[in-house]
Amino acid sequence: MKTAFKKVFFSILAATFLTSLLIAAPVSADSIKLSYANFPPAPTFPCVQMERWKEEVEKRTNGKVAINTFPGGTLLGAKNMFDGVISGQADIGCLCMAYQPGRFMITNATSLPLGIPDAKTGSKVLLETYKKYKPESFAKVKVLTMFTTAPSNIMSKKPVRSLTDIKGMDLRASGGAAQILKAWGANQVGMPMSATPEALQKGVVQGLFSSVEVMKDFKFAEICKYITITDTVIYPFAVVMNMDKWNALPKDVQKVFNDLIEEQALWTGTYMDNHAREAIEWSQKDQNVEVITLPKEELATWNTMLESIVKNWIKEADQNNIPGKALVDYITSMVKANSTEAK
Ligand code: DTR
Repeated sequence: MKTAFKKVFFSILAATFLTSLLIAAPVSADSIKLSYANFPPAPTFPCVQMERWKEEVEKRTNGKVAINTFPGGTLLGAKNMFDGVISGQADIGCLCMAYQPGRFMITNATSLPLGIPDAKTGSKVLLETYKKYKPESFAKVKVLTMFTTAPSNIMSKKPVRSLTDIKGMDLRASGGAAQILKAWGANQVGMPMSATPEALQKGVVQGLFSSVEVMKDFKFAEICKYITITDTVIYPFAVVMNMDKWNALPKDVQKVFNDLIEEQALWTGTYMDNHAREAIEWSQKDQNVEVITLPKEELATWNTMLESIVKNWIKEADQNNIPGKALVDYITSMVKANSTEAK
């Protein structure tokens, strides 16, 4: 009787132990630990995608890899992200390439006004552009994914209904988008997104130009009561890993990371598109924000004012030995192919 009880007891114990191993995929003491740095605060989309990637990696490697995430610039900031990953201050980092226009000229071509309609299309086109042109600027890192924001719109304290309204208005934007605001006559003020809340609070700027999910994630809707829909350009992002750390990973872990490159890009694009829509609804309902749609002819005039930006960029690219025209044509054709596919 005693022996039978013992048998049952130990079988249950063993079964419980094995089940817990299967369910939890626990992070063991000797798991590979990697740090992942991000510049904006935790609720924003670059960090939401970071947490999703971490979860997938830990699940798919059965706890063999543990990712330690650092949102809010606690490990590296917007401007030193790329170099910080190269030098190993963080193993992985998420950067907004548009903040360094000259450094990532090829991938930043996706942020020209070329009609990218949404973040899902943008993310696919960006990743394909990277794969096709293999820019030298990424030679020292392993690219883990790339994605874009949804198209940018104007969020402001005062309504922008015409070119007269925007003339001389201090608006925050960075990277390539700076030229767009200038073309429309605004007074562009450059800074990373992470510095924008303070600038809006202090009245240094009267609004900003970005994808609209920030109305909710940064609570900009409490200050900016107007959104003018222009759906102009996207901002491209990259997630990169220190090359030595990458080379030291076991092959099966490398496969998990590689399998996630495109999946993560599309997941993030889809999340961003849905979240931008939600943020507009929330801003209107909860924050009494007015959404301004420009009349068709007016919007056409605004878009025509941006044509010289692409022309000038092609010239500048050629001077830097980058096939400017071919790159613009490639992106335009990829946008067409992928947005039709999405319909
Ligand atoms: N539009 C770019 C990038 C961007 C959009 N949303 C967020 C949220 C957090 C950080 C960056 C971004 C920009 O204006 O900086």
